[in-house]
Amino acid sequence: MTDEIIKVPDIGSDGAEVIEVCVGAGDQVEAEDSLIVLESDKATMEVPAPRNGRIVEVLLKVGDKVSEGDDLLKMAAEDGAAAAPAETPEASAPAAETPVAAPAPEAAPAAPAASVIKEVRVPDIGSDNVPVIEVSVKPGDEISEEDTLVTLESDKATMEVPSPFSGVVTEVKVKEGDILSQGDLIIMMEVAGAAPAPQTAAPSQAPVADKPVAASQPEAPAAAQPQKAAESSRELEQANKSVHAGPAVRKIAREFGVDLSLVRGSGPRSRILKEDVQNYVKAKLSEPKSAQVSGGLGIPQMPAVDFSKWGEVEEKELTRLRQIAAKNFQRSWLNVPHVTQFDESDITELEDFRKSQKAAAQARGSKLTPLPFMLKACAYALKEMPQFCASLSPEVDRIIYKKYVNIGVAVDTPDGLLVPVIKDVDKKGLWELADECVALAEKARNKQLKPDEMQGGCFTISSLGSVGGTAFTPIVNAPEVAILGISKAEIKPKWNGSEFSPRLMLPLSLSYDHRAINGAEAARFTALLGQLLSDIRNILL
Ligand code: CAO
Repeated sequence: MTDEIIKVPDIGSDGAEVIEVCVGAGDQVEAEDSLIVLESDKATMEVPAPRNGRIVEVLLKVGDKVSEGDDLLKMAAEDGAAAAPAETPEASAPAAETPVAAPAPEAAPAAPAASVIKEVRVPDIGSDNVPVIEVSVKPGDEISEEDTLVTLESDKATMEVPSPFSGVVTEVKVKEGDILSQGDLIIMMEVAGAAPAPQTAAPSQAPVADKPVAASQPEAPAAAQPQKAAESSRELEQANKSVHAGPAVRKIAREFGVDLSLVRGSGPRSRILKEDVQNYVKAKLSEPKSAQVSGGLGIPQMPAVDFSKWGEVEEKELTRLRQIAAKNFQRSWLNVPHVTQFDESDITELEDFRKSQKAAAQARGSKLTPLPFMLKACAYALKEMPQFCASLSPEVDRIIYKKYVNIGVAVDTPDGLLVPVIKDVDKKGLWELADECVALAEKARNKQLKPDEMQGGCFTISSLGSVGGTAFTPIVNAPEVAILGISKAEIKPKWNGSEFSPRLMLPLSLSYDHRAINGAEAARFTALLGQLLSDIRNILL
């Protein structure tokens, strides 16, 4: 019976790299079990076994570039008995082919014996002179078979070298930064009840490995079935492909359904370690239910693009503030159905009054911009229309009306946007609000805001009036339900019934959460603001 050569199927792209070999010579696989994982610039694909059978020889290794039709592996016929192991190179001279790294073959069961000291050496890792980037064990550690001993990183792949035995580490022969090649000694370990073995086995004499390790190591123990190429795991693998993590970590991530791109790596060069995945899962499990209600939309990640292909680039880390703001914006944008109502308000008289008070403001050491007037008008409107001074419950089955009127003001700072909150705006006079605006904006720009000065908001004003623009669509500062954007006031010709007259018009852009507020309410809100601002005496009513 001749062995069948399994070839790389149509992978939908010109070429792909082998990033994982899930099987080794001697493995028994079932149809659809993953054989290898390929990664092209567009996708990560698992190549499933076409049928049940025994792997005779793997013809590819991690890092190989493949295309459709390339030889992948040799598979014995399904009735397997015909393809005698002795016919395969592995079976005939396994010790010479594959050093340490896996338990002694079960075909040669050893008589129970007292514990023995065994060497573990670097297996065939597909390349020589590979640096150690992490040593995961120390003398005295009790480890299990398949536990990671060291992690090696070549220019092609990150590889974890697992322990071929369970036992106690007696000596560690390598350290971070060492350069290793096949056959180099990694650790000595005491293995209980193992068959006596040479104490210093060279690679070729080392205990037989039935499969290569490193990045190509199947992540499940030999006894376990190779993992099924389920659709969801494929999607997850795709999301996980660009992260810096070894196979064992990827395995855990797959088992727990963790998208590794969301996990912060604490290892060297931000590599994701097992503990990082464990901590991520712990953190997710301890998240309050409400925080989970709005997540999990399955939104695809943005692809990583190498912009340097088209010209010079410079990469800079975003400030912490910008990172936090980015998350908040995205969370709000994804959870809140936004609508923006545009309007404009005639502030001609208001501006005359404001200008008449400028000197008085200066004398007070303050500054009277249109903002305090906006705050006052908004506070009035929020009391008139309490649905704008409210929040929805995370389950979106209740609305919580706030009986206080705290308004946030977006402040542009060199590090990013901050939103200090002015408390009880409805109870404060214009001068008090003007002073507070100046003080809070100053504190924001000097990074002196205290957490409680940025909390408790009911509504937000984002004023770009001093910068320019005719309108914009601000993002609701969820869980608030509305935000007022203000653009630059401009003199426009307005028809007064008999003629055009020049009026100073202030553009208003009210974005709102359409789950809490309907369009007519939003139009009434901006109309009310317009009315209040066109004659500020209305605020006194
Ligand atoms: N139309 C015309 N002129 C305006 C105006 C408007 N809507 N709003 C302010 N101005 C004028 C002010 O009157 C002032 O001129 P004078 O000194 O002649 O009176 C000048 O613009 C500068 O105002 P300011 O910026 O110092 O003060 P402010 O009260 O208008 O704004 C603050 C304060 C903190 C809101 C503002 O500095 C700021 O940071 N804005 C950016 C907010 C932002 O980035 N929002 C976008 C967030 S993304 O949704």
